[in-house]
Amino acid sequence: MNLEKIMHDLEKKNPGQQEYLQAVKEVLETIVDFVNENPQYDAHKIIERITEPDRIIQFRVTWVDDNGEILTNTGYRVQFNNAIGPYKGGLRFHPSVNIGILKFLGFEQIFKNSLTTLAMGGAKGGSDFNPKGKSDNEIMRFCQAFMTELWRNIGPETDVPAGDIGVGGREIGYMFGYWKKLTREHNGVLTGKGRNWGGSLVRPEATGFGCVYFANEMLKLKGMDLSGKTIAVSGFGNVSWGAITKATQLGAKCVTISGPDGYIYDPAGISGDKIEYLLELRATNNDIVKPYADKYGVEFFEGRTPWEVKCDIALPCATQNELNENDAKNLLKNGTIAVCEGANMPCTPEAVAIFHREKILFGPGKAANAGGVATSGLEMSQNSMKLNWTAEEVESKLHHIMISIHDNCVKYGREADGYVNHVKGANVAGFIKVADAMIDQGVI
Ligand code: NDP
Ligand code: 2IT
Repeated sequence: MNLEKIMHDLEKKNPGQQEYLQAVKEVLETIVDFVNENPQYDAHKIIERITEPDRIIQFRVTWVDDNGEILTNTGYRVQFNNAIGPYKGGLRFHPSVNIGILKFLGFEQIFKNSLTTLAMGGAKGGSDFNPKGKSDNEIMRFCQAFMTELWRNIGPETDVPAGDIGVGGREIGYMFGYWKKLTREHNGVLTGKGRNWGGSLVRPEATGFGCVYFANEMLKLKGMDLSGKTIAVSGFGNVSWGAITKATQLGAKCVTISGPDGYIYDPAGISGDKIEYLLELRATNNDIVKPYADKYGVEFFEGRTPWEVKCDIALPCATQNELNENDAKNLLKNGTIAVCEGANMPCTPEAVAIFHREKILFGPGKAANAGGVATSGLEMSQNSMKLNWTAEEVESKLHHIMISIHDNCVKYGREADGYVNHVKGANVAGFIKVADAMIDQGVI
């Protein structure tokens, strides 16, 4: 495999898709040795095939706001790879959504889903729709307009979307309702459903819980655990909420959350009622964290990110490329021992290089945040069986999956000096299963 030539060709073919090229480069750089030691992958042109989505569906979404104005957005679904199972991955509603971002997320999802041990291919979709400030009725009309086009391309055995930034339980409800109206079917076409109509217990918490379980496994490599640790968390959405909940249960203290407006620093720790308040804050649709500072009398740092506070562990849980080289240096200066990605690709390549150079623990998103999609997989299983597992059963399966993902990272990521490069481990382990399935299934 000629890494330089492949990247050069991809750059030419996908101009301006920085996030996609960044995600591919990271994977290829870490699997190149493995691929070169196993010539069957080159012989079957797996790299050329796995970096090209199976198909991309793009469509117009036209809807009417509360003032009667007609608005148009773009909707997408990137069906990247279904070698090991039906396409699976979230939907993102955010003004920054474009094809490059969805291709990066869909590509990551292939490897992440492979790591979960479940049968799920990789996909991602969404729209440049901005939910901020929209009324409940506007959100509903948008979701219905979005599903009017998407429904033809998805199905419980074909492609199973779920939530991501800007898409939570409410949006899944509106989309599921419209799917049901159009198809007259009630099934597992979406995950993250309400618990009374096919949803799995623990799915809302799963991404954050899984990330914290993964961080704990990483710490065990150094003979430590989470109890008594101080944690800086970014974002204040679904993933941050789940991570803060589980970290607090395990005896750690989370001292920050952040939004696009800045971050709050709560030295006493975000626990008890304060965690539930995060849900309230999110439900206002205003996307600001400052009200937390006003309510609990703590400091708000406008326009800044949490990576300047002293913490043992950093959990970036907001969005891609939110933690850069300077932030990485700051964390190290402040004695941080582990960084574990709740979001997808929140650390820039320069930041990751610093973590690896300094040999601190670093958990990449495709491994560390795989608990969300893994629990989506468990929701699909329950839907297929027409049975519901208890919260304890689901959480125990989630916990075992996270341990198994971590074990795989160690198996393929341990370096000569004993340091575990979780990025390499996750990429190689995720790749093998998909690449071997592609070979088995012939040239398609
Ligand atoms: P939410 O929409 O619930 O929350 C995302 C939060 O991050 C929003 O508050 C958003 O605000 C904020 N945010 C965005 N950009 C920034 C920024 N630059 N600085 C600070 N905050 C910012 O999304 P989720 O919690 O679901 O998703 C968060 C991350 O986790 C994403 O990377 C997602 O892909 C990933 N993820 C989610 C999973 C899930 O199951 N939900 C599973 C695995 C990964 P704003 O909208 O104003 O930008
Ligand atoms: O990035 C992700 O893994 C998600 N947004 C969850 C996807 C899913 O299908 O549950």
